[in-house]
Amino acid sequence: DPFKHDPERDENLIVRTAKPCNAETPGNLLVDFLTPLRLFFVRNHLWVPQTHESPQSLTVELSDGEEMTLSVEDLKAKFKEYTITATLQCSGNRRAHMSQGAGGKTSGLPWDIGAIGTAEFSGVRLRDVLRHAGCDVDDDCPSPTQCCSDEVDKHVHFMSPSDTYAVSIPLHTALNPQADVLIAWDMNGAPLNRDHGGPLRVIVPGTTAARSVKWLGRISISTDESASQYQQRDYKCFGPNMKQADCTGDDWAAAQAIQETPVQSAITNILRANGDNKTTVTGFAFSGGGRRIVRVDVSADGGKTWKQAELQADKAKGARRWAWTLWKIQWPKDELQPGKEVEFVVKACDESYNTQPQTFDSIWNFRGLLANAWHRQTRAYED
Ligand code: MTE
Ligand code: MO
Repeated sequence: DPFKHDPERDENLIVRTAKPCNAETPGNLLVDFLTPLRLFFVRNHLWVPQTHESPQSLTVELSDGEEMTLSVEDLKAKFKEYTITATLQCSGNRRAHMSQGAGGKTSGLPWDIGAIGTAEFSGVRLRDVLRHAGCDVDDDCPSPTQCCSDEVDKHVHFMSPSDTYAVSIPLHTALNPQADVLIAWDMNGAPLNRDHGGPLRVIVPGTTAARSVKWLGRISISTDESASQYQQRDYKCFGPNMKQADCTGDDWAAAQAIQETPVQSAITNILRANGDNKTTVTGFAFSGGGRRIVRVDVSADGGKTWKQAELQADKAKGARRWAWTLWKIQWPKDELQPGKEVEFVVKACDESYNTQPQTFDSIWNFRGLLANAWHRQTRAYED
């Protein structure tokens, strides 16, 4: 049993599959700005490598085939350390909700709202490492996408030899100092543990978590995206009419691999203390690409009328907004029908005024990816 060396996990995690371990945080426990490590969701495609099986150094290969190997100590000694606060969300988060929609069942792990978490990650900028390895990075360049000018259309590949997981991101993202792409060794102030990719992991903030490769051993630059199934197949969305069986090789090749993610929000708790005349509703809101959440709207009548939630202050770190925003709203008891089930609904708006679709009908896709329709939670009240 190759899974027998997997780490022990917190009993609160909701296990979707045990081998490999795919486990999410119960939504009602997503209450802290920084998700406690023991509660952080786990998404593994295989078993977790033992310490002696995971790469202890990083090999960087440039377009010309030149290679350089750096130990963790080299990375710590040679480059400036950065800390960012990043929310990681699985592309399949809330898939279970999409499967309940009119489009019908989708394929993949039936996540509720908890395949998401936020942590502080420390490490070095991928940009600095690529420059050290010989990549032409222009510091004076006015636009980050002009850097490494003749290579701007290329892709950076991240590979884990331990579980042969591999994906890529555009090189211009890696080179953009505002994009904060890190090679990280520390999560919430502790060395990255085995489940979350230690000793070294990429963190591509604002981008679907599938690009943040754990047990990182190799980085390379290429004119093409990664040829892996994780780049070419697993994380692509099609129109609601498309069935997996109808997809031709050309359809797959033409579809966009998910990188930056759309705006998302969810209700985590609906609470009323005994004798309290207000109901408190709390949750999270998050958008990809470093876009801030500017507004969270909550409804107690299925979306006919709305109020704005209060956005919680926090100490997020980074060049842009890579972390979720926690929110809270208090609802007067006399505005809720006593003895009735109340359905609360939430939707968020980001700084580009992107918002969430009302239902899953328009965004249904057979893999159940990027499920971000309005989130609904129902609670019954006695009095
Ligand atoms: N990296 C490796 N090497 N192997 C994996 O299975 N899963 C990816 C990504 N990086 C994965 C990986 C996916 S799909 C997600 S959602 C995140 O890791 C999950 O990160 P976490 O387990 O630290 O929460
Ligand atoms: Mo994922």
